[in-house]
Amino acid sequence: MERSIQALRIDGARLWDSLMAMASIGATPAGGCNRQALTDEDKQGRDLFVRWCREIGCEIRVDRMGNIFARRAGTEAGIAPVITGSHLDTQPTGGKFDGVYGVLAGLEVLRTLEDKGIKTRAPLELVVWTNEEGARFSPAMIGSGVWAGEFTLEYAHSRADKSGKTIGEELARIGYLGELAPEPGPVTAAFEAHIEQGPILEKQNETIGVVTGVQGIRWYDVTFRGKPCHAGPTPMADRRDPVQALAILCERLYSEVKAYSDDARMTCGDLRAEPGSRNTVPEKVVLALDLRHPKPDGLEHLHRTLYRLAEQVEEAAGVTIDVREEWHSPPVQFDESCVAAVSAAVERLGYSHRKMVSGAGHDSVYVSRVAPVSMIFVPCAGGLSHNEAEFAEPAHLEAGCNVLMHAMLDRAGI
Ligand code: HGY
Ligand code: MN
Ligand code: MN
Ligand code: MN
Repeated sequence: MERSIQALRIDGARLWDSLMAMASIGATPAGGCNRQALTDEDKQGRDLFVRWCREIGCEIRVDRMGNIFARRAGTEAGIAPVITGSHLDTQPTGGKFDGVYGVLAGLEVLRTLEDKGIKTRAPLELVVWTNEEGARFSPAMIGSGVWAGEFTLEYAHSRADKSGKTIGEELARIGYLGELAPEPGPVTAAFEAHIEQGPILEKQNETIGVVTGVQGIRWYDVTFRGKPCHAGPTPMADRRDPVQALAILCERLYSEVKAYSDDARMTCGDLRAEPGSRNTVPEKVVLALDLRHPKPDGLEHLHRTLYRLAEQVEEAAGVTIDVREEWHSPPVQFDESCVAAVSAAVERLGYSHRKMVSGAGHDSVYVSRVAPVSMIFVPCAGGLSHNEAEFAEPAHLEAGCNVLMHAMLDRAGI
């Protein structure tokens, strides 16, 4: 790569300003963001993104999953695009950087190339994937999942939130039910920049994570059914209390997960009791459970442990326990040539770095099904994410964006 290109750097201040402008949409009083998938706030964020992309001459296309593709033409016809992107939707108490950084770092790369009048041989395509978080609609990463062929469009459009509104209805309501069939064309290479959302880079005082893969994820709805009765007169010994069964199962599962491996993860992120009255022992309790492990056999072990313990507790507590698997995203390895492109860019730019596996799921998991992909991590304060206090240093965000730009140029050609 010739010297003038090697010296190319993005505009870190402009990247920061774009992040703060996007963060003002769905801003929460505690300093985070609540811009859940397909809400009015998500629409506002999408509209702002589209406006920014049009300002630099990108062609905009939207598919039937609401995935947005902003394309910057290349100089040579017939070469498949180099793509980058992430998501704009957030957790209910999310931060300013999860997903958004990957979208706006990609935009900053296009803006920099535009400023410098640099044209790449391959087209560049910047993507906003729908509903990566899986907070409002389950499962997560469903926009990239349909595009990569993991889910059918019908299944995805039918997924409803807690109020019963479906993805299909909400896409139409916010005006992002596009014409384009959500299916992949050829892709030369794909890259996603993201905050690490964990403590490793900050603890090791490293600037860049060269991401080699993503750990496996399995989601379950665990339903405990007991006998509703009065909170007062009913003696404790006469009860079949689903909350007590849930407490026993969780206690046993937490201790087995911790004993099994430091890499194992268990999260009980959502709980629902019905009928949900303080002075009635519930009839039903539903637990939304998330299990993770970087290795297929490790994830399988956690899966089997859950079912074994559910059976044990069911007998002991006289409560029925149904475990239903909601989503399974096996561990993925990223493409070696893309990992090498990120490593080469980091070396050239001289940033401290390490190779690592992602603890969080990302759209790149499904992109990796149909294209060579790697990811670029930057540290976040205290490793905190899915939290309104999420923060990343401007210098780190700038460094990650420079790596993204040079990795993309390496694969797109000048
Ligand atoms: O769940 C995840 O890891 C991602 O935030 N969707
Ligand atoms: Mn994310
Ligand atoms: Mn997230
Ligand atoms: Mn992601």
